Amino acid sequence: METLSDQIERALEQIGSAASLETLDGLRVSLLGKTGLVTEQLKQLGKLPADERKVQGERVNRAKERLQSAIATRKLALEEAVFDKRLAEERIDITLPGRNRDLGSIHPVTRALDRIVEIFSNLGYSQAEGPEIEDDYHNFEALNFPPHHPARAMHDTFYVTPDQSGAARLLRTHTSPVQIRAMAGRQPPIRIIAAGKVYRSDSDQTHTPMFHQVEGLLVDETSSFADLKGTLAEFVRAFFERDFEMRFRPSYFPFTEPSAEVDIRWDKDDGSERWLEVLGCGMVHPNVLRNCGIDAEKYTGFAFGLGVERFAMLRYGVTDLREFFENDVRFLRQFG
Ligand code: 2NL
Repeated sequence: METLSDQIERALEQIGSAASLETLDGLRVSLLGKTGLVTEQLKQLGKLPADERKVQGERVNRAKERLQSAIATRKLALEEAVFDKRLAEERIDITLPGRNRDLGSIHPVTRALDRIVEIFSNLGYSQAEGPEIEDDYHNFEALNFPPHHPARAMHDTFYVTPDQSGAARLLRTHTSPVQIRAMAGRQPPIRIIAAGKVYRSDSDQTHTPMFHQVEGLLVDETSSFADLKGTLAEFVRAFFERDFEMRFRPSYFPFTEPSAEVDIRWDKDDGSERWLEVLGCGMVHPNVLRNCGIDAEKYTGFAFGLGVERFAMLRYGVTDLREFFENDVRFLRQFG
């Protein structure tokens, strides 16, 4: 018959090779549970004479401790294996690039502005930049606005704190000073656009104190009003992706002569039509060229200016200018 110590050795082997936590727990119950081997042995002790009971009792208790410790060791190893397996299965490659979650969208005014810049870039114009805080010379004087001339009043200028010498500083009322700075630094041929924020103290349903303008300027030896018309026709066609009838109406700007305002014929869905004013333009006034150190006998130039909000409204079907400035995400999310 198998002795207790044989049974214990066999049980220790089984514990050591238990393949799962469930098998191990089955062994624990069969050895240490209420009717298990060790428990049965302890129950038998009472039947033994006192001197044998002590020896046998110590033996059974040692066996119990060895089994308990073996089970605990095996349990730890099996639990570790389960954990390692889970780690391997749930492995995440943290070197993979993150998923992009768009937090916003491009503002429709920015979209229209980028689109306009792109079209003129394709026509060979490069983008020029300049400060938004300007001085009287670059915003007015160089552009042939005589001092105290009523044309200055047209612009509702925002004045800011004068500079250290006491000279007036203002928020640019148009992007023309950018072009003045570009012309003053070099000689023709010049072909640039200036795009950005401009400021006028004017606020109602169709005016905001800040808006966006794009102006274009071309100066060379042969530029004519016909070139100007062709350029603007091509731009309007490219921007709206369709052909328009255009109308050039005589107008006045201090910095161009002759000057014109450009209308396009807008056919509405209901069949009705109207003429929309979308651009101002003209041949650069010789005084402006001279102010920038360009020989006005040798060179001619054309220039034009437009309001970006107007183009964004027409292109994206926005009917209220103020929508652009409320930053309501439900409005903004509609623009890819
Ligand atoms: C408009 C009219 C215009 C210009 C801007 C310009 C710039 C220089 C010289 C001559 Cl440096 N002209 N710019 C010319 C004609 C019209 O803008 O209605 N803008 C919204």
